[in-house]
Amino acid sequence: MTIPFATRSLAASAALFSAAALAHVSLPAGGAAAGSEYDAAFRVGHACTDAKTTTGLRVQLPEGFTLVQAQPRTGWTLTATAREVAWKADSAQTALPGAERAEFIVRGKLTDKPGPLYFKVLQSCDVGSADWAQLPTAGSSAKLALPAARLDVLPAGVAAVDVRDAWVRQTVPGQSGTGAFMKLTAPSGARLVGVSTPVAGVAEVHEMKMEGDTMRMREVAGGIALPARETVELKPSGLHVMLMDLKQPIAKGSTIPLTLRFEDAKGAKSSLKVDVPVGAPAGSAAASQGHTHN
Ligand SMILES: [Cu+2]
Repeated sequence: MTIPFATRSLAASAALFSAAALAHVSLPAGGAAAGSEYDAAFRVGHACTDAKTTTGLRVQLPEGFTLVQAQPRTGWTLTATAREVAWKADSAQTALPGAERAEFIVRGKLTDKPGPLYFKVLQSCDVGSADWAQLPTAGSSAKLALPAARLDVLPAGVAAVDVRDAWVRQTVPGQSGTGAFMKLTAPSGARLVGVSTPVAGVAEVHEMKMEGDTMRMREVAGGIALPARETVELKPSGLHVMLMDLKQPIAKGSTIPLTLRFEDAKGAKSSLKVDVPVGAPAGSAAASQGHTHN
């Protein structure tokens, strides 16, 4: 039995891998709502050390994650018990090449109790294996060589959305509006429906659109869709958060508190507070771009 997961291009999937996550078998950042049904998508981005292909993946399901269904993989044999799901390549031809990335997906019902869940994952390869099973020890922030995949189960009202590379454009004297930009990833999907900040009288979610030969911006009706596990980038000349009726200059070096409001497919509301630095990140296209937002 297959689950109707949306298919996405390899390019889109590849964009989800951050440099840090690339080294590990991991779950997407951003967490999931307590009590929700959640697609745990384990990302395999490379084979084991000195190996050419991944030939198997065995996931231990922690207490707090009740198996609903595991997604089969063409050319792989899937076995599942209440506490363990495993995929095994049927032949060398269907094994996952080291240079390719894939998601192995298990749907489960999450505990009502917020907190981290750890999934131990054994990755088997044509040569050797990697046991992603290390748990963090209390009081130590040391980087683990083979960390178990972590899922943050979030209390009601906290948005299961990962916010990265956020920044607000600084203003020049007399400027009454500016933009905020970021990369948003919702592991279970969501909509960004609103924004607020104490520094602006009005904060809206905007899009840029060509009208004739003029680029104009306007509020996005209904907010911005964040499809599950796809990164949506808010950027100058694209979707952005617009801060208007500014109550103070937006100075480089300061941070601006933003509250992002989201809704899930069932209409459940949640929010996320982020402190956003002012100024385009060094090296970004926007840093060298003359575009102002007024
Ligand atoms: Cu705008």
